[in-house]
Formats: sequence, C-alpha cells, structure tokens
Amino acid sequence: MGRLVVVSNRIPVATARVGATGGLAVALADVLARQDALWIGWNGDVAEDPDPPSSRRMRRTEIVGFGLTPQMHAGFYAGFSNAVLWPLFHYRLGLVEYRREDYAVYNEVNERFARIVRERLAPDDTLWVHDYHLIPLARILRRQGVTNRIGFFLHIPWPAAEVFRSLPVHRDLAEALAHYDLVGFQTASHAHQFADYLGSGEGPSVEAFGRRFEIGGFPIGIDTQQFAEMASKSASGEAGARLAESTGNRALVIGVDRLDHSKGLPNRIAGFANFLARNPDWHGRVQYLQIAPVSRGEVANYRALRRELDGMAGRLNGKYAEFDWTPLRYINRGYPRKALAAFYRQARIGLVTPLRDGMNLVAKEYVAAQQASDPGVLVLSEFAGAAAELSGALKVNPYDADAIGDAIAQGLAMPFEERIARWKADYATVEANTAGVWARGYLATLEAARGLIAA
Ligand code: GDG
Repeated sequence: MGRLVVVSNRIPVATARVGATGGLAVALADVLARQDALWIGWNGDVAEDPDPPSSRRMRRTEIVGFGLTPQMHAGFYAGFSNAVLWPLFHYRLGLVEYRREDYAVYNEVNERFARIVRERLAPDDTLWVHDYHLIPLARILRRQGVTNRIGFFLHIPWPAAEVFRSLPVHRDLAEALAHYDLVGFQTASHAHQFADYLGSGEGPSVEAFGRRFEIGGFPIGIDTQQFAEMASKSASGEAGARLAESTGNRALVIGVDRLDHSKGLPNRIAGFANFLARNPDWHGRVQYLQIAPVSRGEVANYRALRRELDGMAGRLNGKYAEFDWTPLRYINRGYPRKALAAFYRQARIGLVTPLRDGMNLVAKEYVAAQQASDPGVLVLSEFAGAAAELSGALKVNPYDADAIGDAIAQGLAMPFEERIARWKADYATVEANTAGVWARGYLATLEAARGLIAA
C-alpha cells in the first residue's frame, strides 16, 4: 500500500507534549496513526532567503516544511487566498481585493508546492490536498504527468454560482478543480452549489471541462470522546476553577472564535446588547465570555475588524457595567484546549453565530464538552455547515441581532427536559460523526473514485 500524502498550506506545529496541535492535525490523527504518511506545507517562515524544504518525523508521518518569500506571502497568502477567496466564499464581497498579480503569485506558489511534492512522490501514493490555498495543485501535477489518485477537500463553504462568478478568474479555478479525482465539501449543499455552477448534474460523478470526477459532502467532526473526557477532567483544573470562581452564580454565555470576518462577531455583540436591553432582570446575573484570538493580523481589513470590536465591547460595557459586574469579557488571547473544554462545560449558552462557515468545530466542541446531567444550550447560526447536522441547537439568522438576543433569553429560560432532549440529539450526532469517520469516509470514496479523463 502506498503512503498518504497530505498537502496543506501549513504543516502542523510541533509542541513538546502533545506531538501536534492545530485543527487539521487533530482531524487527521486517526488516519495518520494507521499508515505511513508524508505531510507537505509551509512552515510559517517568511524571509528573503526562505527555509528550503526540511523534514522531521511525527510518529509514522514525515513532515516536510519550507518557507516563503515576503513577495510570495503577500500575493499567495495575504492576497489571493485571504483577501479574495476567503471573503468571497464567505459572501463578504465588499472585503474582496482582487489583483491580477496576486493570482499570478498564487499560481507560482502552487508550482513551488507541486515541485516539492513531485520530488518526493512514489507511484502508489495517494494525495490529499486541503483547502482554498491549493486549488491549482492537481492541475499542475497532472500537466507534469502525475497519475496518482488526488483528492481535494475544501474546509470553507462553496458559494452560490452567481457569487462565484463575480471572481474574475472563476472559470480557471473551477477548471483546476476538475483535475482532482474527488472534490469534497463540508456539506451536500456546498457540493450542490458547485454542481450548479458547473451545470453538470447532481453527482457524485460529474463531467466538466472535458474531465470526469466526483464531488460530495463530507462533514468534518472532532474526536468527541477525547474532547468530552478532557472537558470532564479539566473542569476542576486551574483555569476552570478560576473561571467558576470569577463567574460565581451568574449564567455563563461563551463564544470562541478566531477574530475573523466570517464569525459574525459584531453581530453577536449587538445580539448580546439587544438581550441586555430587553431583559433588565438578567442584569448582573449573566456573564458573556468572548474569546477571540487575533488571526491574520497582517491582512489590513482584519485590523479594521479588531478596531470595530474594541469599540463595540467598550461601548457595551460602558453602557451596562456596574461597579461589581462587567457583562462582557472580551479577550484577544488564545487558551489551551484543555482550558477551553472546561470553559465550554461551564457555559449555559454556547454562542456560535458565524455569518457563514464551512462547518464550525466550536459548535461540536461545545456539545461534546457538556455535562450529561445538566447540559447547556447551543445557539447556532443557520449558515454554519454544522447547522445541517445539529438539529437540537437553537438556530438563528446571524444577521438578526434581535433573533440572537431572543435565542439567548430562550436558552437561559429553557426547561430542563427540553435542554436534555436537544443536547442528547446533538451529542449522538457528534459522537457518530467523528473526525476519524470523516477522514476514513473521504479516503474510502477517493479510493473508489475512477477519475477517468472523459474525452
Ligand atoms: C476552518 C473553517 C471548519 C479557537 N480559539 C482557540 C482555539 N480555537 C480552536 C477551536 C476550534 C478551532 O480553533 C476553530 O475551528 P472552526 O471550525 O470553528 O473554524 P476555522 O478556524 O475557521 O476553521 C471551518 C474548519 O476549518 C475545519 O474544517 O469547521 O468552517 O472555517 O477547534 O477550538 N484553540 C485553542 N485556543 C484558542 O484560544 N487551543
């Protein structure tokens, strides 16, 4: 059996104790434990004379990382990936900053990825390419004669056809995707929107640009059991105990998100303000903790978002705080996973209201972390991929601050039996559809995909 070759923008970050952290490393842990693998990606280094590829081992996986020049980083990462594809695919067209030169650099950096992959590829290896940074990779490899099975998984949403068409290079990018054997999305609805753009019929097998390939929805999960155990064990740990002490008898509402435009943070703070305005009886009895570690600080409009949120948080507390109560604790720092798990478990309400999200793992982590005998309530955006699976959550339109305020009030007042019933349904889903199930399901489909060239 050949190796699994994972290609992603970033390679996992090594830490002394846990081996690797980072969403994808956690999601792939199960399949990486079962077979020899190679993982190729950017190591985070940006320099005029960047790091050449170098390799280290993480158990059965060889990890090859390399650096980028400032010019590559600007065009490929900050430019086309995060100032065009990310906002466009999350329906934030006003934030798109398209430049033809950035698309050229995006393709050049993909050529560099392809070179590094090809130098290490064996004939029976299976490639699994991750996310919007690397859409052109298979096309480059195919042009160089690579015939290996190649799969792609998009972690972010695929937009409606009309929205995708607003991208000047939409056709070229879609054509690039046709060079994979399997193009996976988080939900059936994203796959459907891609098929709609292609005009190719529903799938799973589609024909476009003279090629036949497969598409499908593969909802990503978490390691539910492990997360639940971590939440239960760390509940009485130092961070959990400190939070409990400082919260006292107040009902905790929690949000955990990278500081990102897609996460709907301004709308969420407006929703909480709305809840306070309409529910004076809750003043002094509720505590909203919003953890929002800064991300992509190098992209200009992320700095503007940060300023906006600083202002909103300050105004909310200025208006409602008392000498002994701060309604919102807004924090731009990250915490260890263990601490997060303990925090989720204490929260009566998990607030997950992205404007749009591929999946949203925080929603699943919140469900996994709850105490079975006294679970909290998940308030979830109907535009997160997770909404298709988590039928027990209170669904909200994240653009509607009134609805967010209402859902917080409803969640806080929810009768015990209803809380249990909703949580049970969601826990069963999250327990059945783990990260391991996702990865194995995707790879089995890729294995079976024919990937025949149509013409
Ligand atoms: C993309 C897609 C899709 C957050 N703050 C801290 C921290 N986190 C962890 C969370 C969670 C992860 O980061 C965030 O995952 P999400 O799924 O919520 O969102 P994205 O980062 O946007 O991920 C998304 C995902 O890819 C997977 O396919 O679900 O739709 O956008 O695990 O817990 N972790 C720690 N400290 C923090 O302060 N340790």
